[in-house]
Amino acid sequence: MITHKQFDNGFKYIEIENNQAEAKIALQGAHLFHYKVKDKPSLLWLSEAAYFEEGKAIRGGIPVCFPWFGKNKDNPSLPQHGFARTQVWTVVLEEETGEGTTHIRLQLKPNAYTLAQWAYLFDVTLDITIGHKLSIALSVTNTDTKPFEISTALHTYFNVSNIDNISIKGLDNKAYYDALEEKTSIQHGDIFIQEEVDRVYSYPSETITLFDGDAKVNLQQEGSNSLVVWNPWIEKSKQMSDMTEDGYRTMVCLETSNAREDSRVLKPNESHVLKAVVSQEIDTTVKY
Ligand code: TA6
Repeated sequence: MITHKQFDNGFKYIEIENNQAEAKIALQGAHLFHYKVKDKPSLLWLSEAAYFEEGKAIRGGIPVCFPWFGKNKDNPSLPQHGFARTQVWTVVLEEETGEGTTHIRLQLKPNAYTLAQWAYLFDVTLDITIGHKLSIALSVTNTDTKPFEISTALHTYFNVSNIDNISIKGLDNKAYYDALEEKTSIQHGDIFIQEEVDRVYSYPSETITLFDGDAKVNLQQEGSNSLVVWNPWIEKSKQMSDMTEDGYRTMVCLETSNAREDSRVLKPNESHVLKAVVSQEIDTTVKY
């Protein structure tokens, strides 16, 4: 079932429920902010202090970073992570598929606001498929007459029982840019989060696995040779008005991206798809 709803302040979202899972997608940012497979814990973390207000990115779920990831290289005063996550997208397709899943396609086209920040013509769609697995794909097409460069991310916030319990596998021996140290290092072994972490890993393994006690979350990426790992930890959490002080303890971001050296140049009429597929293996005896 697909229902169009809105909060009291008029903030619009789509509610999805099928036999496999449930989800909520805000029209602003095409922002998936809730996804839960039946009989499993919610996969996506959502801040208790998240804004659901026009022009403010939702803290949690899967923000879409486009047409740049991080700060804009040419004009750092522009909004971090680009304009896609604060623009209202249009629903162009809603379907209950034959496999019992629900597929929604949303589209963003240029407007005066986007052209003022980034003077290119583009067609961007986000395809979200809700079922036992979550599939999310960002498709960018250059509809201009000149090439453009994009850096993007599906900035996924994963729910964890406790940050002390988790480990991340699939990045061993991978090089990463440490945004805090502003230098490149090599990952040795699994990742454990015991401080602020803000890293862009290059050429991650095809499957990244998040272990949380007896729970496992598998992240598979297509169209991406970079993965961002982020946790704000204590001090950064205090600096964010849409993050509770202990919010960092129950989240970690694993972001399928085309970030830094993995940015992409699209010629006119060229397209690129950035895709993430997430599945959960849960031992149902684990209590959340
Ligand atoms: O993906 C990591 C990161 O770039 C961090 O540096 C931090 O800024 C995070 O994104 C959240 O960014 P936001 O603009 O959503 O507060």
